[in-house]
Amino acid sequence: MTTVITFGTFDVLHVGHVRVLNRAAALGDRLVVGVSSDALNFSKKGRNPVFDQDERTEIVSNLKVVDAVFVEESLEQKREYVLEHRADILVMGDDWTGKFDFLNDVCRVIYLPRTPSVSTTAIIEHISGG
Ligand code: C2G
Repeated sequence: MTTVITFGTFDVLHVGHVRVLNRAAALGDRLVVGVSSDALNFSKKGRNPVFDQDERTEIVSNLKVVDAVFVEESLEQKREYVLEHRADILVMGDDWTGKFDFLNDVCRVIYLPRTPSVSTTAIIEHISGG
């Protein structure tokens, strides 16, 4: 049984999110997703998410490729999360390339290409008429 773990905010879920989750799931037998807490999101992006952490967790946990979801409270706890969920592979989009290589001693770290031209920020700007 190969367990894959990935992390993200997954706010205003879009095709870029779905594709990275599908490709992560295809690398193993079980996909576990850490969904950023509202506080972590605020610290990274300086704004509140459109959907709060309970809503984002509910949405992600209902995707058919996702087996388990938990709330990611801090970027610094990656090692604990990998060990706690017995992950064999950590997958992130390539906007994070190199950032999690220090976990190579406890799991394989794989960066997948991001889907171009789609982002939560662009969707928010589009809806707000920007
Ligand atoms: N993603 C993608 N293509 C896009 C947009 C996002 O492949 N066009 C991927 C990201 O690379 C990431 C995942 O979708 O792997 C989730 O993206 P975000 O919700 O933007 O996550 P982020 O805020 O980068 O949080 O601990 C790490 C963080 O929690 C990651």
